[in-house]
Amino acid sequence: MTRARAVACSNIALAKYWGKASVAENLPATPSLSLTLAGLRTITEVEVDPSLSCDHAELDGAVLTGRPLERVAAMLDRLRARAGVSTSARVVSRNHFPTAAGLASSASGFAALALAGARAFGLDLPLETLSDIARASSASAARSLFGGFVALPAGGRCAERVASGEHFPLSMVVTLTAKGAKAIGSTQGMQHTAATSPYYAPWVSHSPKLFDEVRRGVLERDFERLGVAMEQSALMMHASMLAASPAVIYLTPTTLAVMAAVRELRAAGTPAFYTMDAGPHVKVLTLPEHAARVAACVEAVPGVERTVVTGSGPDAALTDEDPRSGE
Ligand code: 2P0
Repeated sequence: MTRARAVACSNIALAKYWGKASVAENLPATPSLSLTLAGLRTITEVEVDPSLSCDHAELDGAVLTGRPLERVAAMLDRLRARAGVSTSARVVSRNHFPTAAGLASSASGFAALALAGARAFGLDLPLETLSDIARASSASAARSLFGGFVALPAGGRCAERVASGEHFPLSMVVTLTAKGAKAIGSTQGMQHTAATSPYYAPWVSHSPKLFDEVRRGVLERDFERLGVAMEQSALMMHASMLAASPAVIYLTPTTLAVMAAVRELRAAGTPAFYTMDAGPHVKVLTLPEHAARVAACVEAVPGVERTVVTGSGPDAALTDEDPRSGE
C-alpha cells in the first residue's frame, strides 16, 4: 500500500508527564495516566510518492516548514528505516478541534502519523510498537494510540491501556480561556524547568504517588480519589514551573477564575475537578450527569471563550475519512 489514512484522538493527562529521563531518547521522567478524548481528533493521510525528492507536509491547509516539518520527517525516517525503504512521502493532516483553541495537538497528530505512515510504508505494526514510535516524537503521543485510560510509565517506551472508557464513564469539560498558540512549547518548558527549578526534583520524586492514586481512582471507580490526585498532579507540575528561573507561567487570571468556579461547584455538591496543561485552558473532569451543569457554570466565568464537552475516545485506527474535507 502506498497511501493510508488514520484517525487518532488527543488525550488529557490526569497524572502529568513533565520532564524527561532521557532527552536523547525522549523518555519521560514521570509516570503519566491520561484519558483519550473523542471530541479532539486528528485525521492524517500519508502517501508514498517516488517522484518527491523530500517529504512534504500540510496541517489544516498550511504547508509545514522548519522545525514542524523536521519533526514529521524524523518520524517518517524512523518508519522508513523499519520498512527498509527510502521513498519520500506527502502528509496531509487535519485537526478536528474547536477552532482557535491552542490545545495541544501533537499527541493526536503524531499518533495518527505513526499509524498512517506505518501502513503507507507497508508495515503492519501492533499499537504498542506504534506507541513507541510516536513517543520518540512526542511523549504524550504514545498515549493517543490507545482509547480510554492509558498509562505511560516513567522511563517507558510505550504506553499501555489501564482501563476502557466504558469501565468508568466520565466527561471532560474542556474550557477554552484564550485564543491562539501558547508562548512557550512543552519541550522547552519542561527542559527549562528541569534545568532551573529547585522544585523539579520533588515533583519527579512525588509523581509516582500521584500516578498511583489516579490509577487506583480509575480502577476502583472512585471519583473523589481520582479527582483529588488529578488536581494535585496538575498543581504540583505547575508549581515546579513557577519555581523555574525565569518562571514558566501558563496560568492566567481567567485560568484561576475557572479553578475557583470549580471549587465553588464542588463545595455546593457537584463532583468536578480541574487540570491544566502547558497552556491557560482548564479541563474539568466530572460525571456525565453533571457535565451540562459544569459547562454552564464555567461558561459564565468572564474571559471564557467556550467549552467542549466530551468523553472517552477509541484507539487510533485506519480510516476512509479524507483530511481535506472540512469540519
Ligand atoms: C502531559 N504535557 O502529560 C503533559 C502535561 C503537557 C503538560 O505531554 O517534549 O508535547 O514532545 O515529549 O508530549 C506535552 O508534552 O512533549 C505534555 P514532548 P509533549 O500531557
